[in-house]
Amino acid sequence: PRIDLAPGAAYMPRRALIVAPELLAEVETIAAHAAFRRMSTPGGRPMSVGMTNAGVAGWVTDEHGYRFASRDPMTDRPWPPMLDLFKDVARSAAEAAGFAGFTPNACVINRYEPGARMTLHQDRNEQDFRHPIVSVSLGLPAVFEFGGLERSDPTVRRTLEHGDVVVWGGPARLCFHGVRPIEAGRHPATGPCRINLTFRVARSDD
Ligand code: MD5
Ligand code: FE
Repeated sequence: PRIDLAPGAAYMPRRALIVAPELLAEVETIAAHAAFRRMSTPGGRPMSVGMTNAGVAGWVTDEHGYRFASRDPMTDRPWPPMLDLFKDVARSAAEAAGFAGFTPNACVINRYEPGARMTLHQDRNEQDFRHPIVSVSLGLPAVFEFGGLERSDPTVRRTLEHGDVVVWGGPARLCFHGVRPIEAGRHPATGPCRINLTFRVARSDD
């Protein structure tokens, strides 16, 4: 089933449940080559979320700002490749939400331990906002906050659970959003953490 949280925000509960073990096994492989790390914001504060990436570009933040980079700054090597498994899960969810032909070239992987959060922000580092972002939640639940195009707009909250997929496109693509601090717990698939995969077209020229 598909529930529109807002225009352009298609929530598909448990859509990735069956494929979750394969996704998590691949996250392990990616992290063996590009470890989860807590990056610092341009202001110098370490993020509470551990991050890594797969694909032709990875999202990074440091004293120079937020951007996509073609190499892992920790190793100076390219990010691990994004498997067809990842691309297919994202493409099929995007299609179900009305975005036919979605071909992501980057996967940002967030790891939340209890207490970790993501403050309200917009995703603006991709080149072409006509492409949606597909999000897959794994492991511990999170309370997700979703607002409007202005930071001051009211937000609604929705719990995202293991296997849930959300496609953010069209009028929802640039909405402010965040993740409330994760509550302590254990999930059979991930142990004491939440993993979120976001599939993106980072750049349109490759
Ligand atoms: C998460 N990650 O649960 C979320 C899922 C991030 C991030 O926010 O930037 O890594 S992505 C949710 C999202 C993406 C694009 C637009 C909107 C939400 N939105 O309009 O609300 O770790
Ligand atoms: Fe975001």
